[in-house]
Amino acid sequence: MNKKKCLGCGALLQTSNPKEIGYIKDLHYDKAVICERCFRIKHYNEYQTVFKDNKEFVKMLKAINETKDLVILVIDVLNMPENLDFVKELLTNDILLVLTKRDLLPKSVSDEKLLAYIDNYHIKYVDKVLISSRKNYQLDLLLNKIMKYKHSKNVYVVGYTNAGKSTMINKYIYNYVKEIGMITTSMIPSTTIDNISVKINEELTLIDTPGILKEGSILYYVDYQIIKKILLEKEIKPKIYQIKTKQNIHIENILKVTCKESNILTFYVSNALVFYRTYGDMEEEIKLKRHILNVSDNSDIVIEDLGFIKVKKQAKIELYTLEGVKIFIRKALI
Ligand SMILES: Nc1nc2c(ncn2[C@@H]2O[C@H](COP(=O)(O)OP(=O)(O)OP(=O)(O)O)[C@@H](O)[C@H]2O)c(=O)[nH]1
Ligand SMILES: [Mg+2]
Repeated sequence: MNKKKCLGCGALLQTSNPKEIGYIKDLHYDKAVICERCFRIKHYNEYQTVFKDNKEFVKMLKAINETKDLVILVIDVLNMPENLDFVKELLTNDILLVLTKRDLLPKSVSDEKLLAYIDNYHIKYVDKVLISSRKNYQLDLLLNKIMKYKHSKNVYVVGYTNAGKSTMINKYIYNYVKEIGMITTSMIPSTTIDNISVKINEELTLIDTPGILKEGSILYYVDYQIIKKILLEKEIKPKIYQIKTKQNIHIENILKVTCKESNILTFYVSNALVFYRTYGDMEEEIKLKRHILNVSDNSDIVIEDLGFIKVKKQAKIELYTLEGVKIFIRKALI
């Protein structure tokens, strides 16, 4: 059988194992351009999470490093990772930093502030751009920079899973190739399975890559109904809570924050999530894991892939969330 790749996720199409990536029924193989999993994501919004081994990413990044081509590093502005160690350790390519999903944060926050913030990663880059693929914001500017900094026709698009890499490339296909982008995108992590080359013009081919796994992502620990709420793709309306003593703020049944002293907490999470307050000591939540956090003035508590909570005053905060979900503290983004 000749080898053909799924145009949606990049996996090699195969007809032997329905449980493996790239599966397509024998009778559809000749005509098929996408695998069954991509078909289901595209047409029925169904999802099937595929976990790749981190060793495969290391291999992939080493191969990109060999090429010396320009790398576009895509970062989701709402879900900035704690660090970019994988880049520091494995990539020596020139890096063009792209902060995306700008549309999710309030317009009142300045672009300059958001762009300045990524210098906290202490990563060497040739340039940086803030974009929104959803709103077609600054994509022309980014393209100009890509053309300016690229070393060859090939430019790799790299980043954590769900950052918005494939959506950005589809937008370039739509804007410049005048076709509907075929790359499968979804709110579920690990949508892209293997590299996908997309020719934008004679001088430029963008290469989409599978996202690096974020092990502590909340998306791995909640059901699809909650995932849909977490990833509601509208501008976030921050929820500000003036906390008095012994109050608890809850988000659905996935998070609880307790503050023993008065404070101001601002939640930057999807508007679709349901909040409620309770008062006083609560009986121990068995399902949720407790984190005791010593937070300084103007810091964010980041809950991986859920969003973040800005804390105004230095405090000791108790936060409960699902076991396995990563929590970290950083200097306030906004
Ligand atoms: N609001 C908003 N959502 C976006 C934007 N770009 C991507 N998304 C959404 O983010 C989610 C992930 O997008 P993908 O393009 O599949 O992300 P990816 O980086 O290719 O993910 P993997 O293939 O898993 O590595 C999807 O639900 C997209 O609709 C954007 O500019 N704004
Ligand atoms: Mg993708």
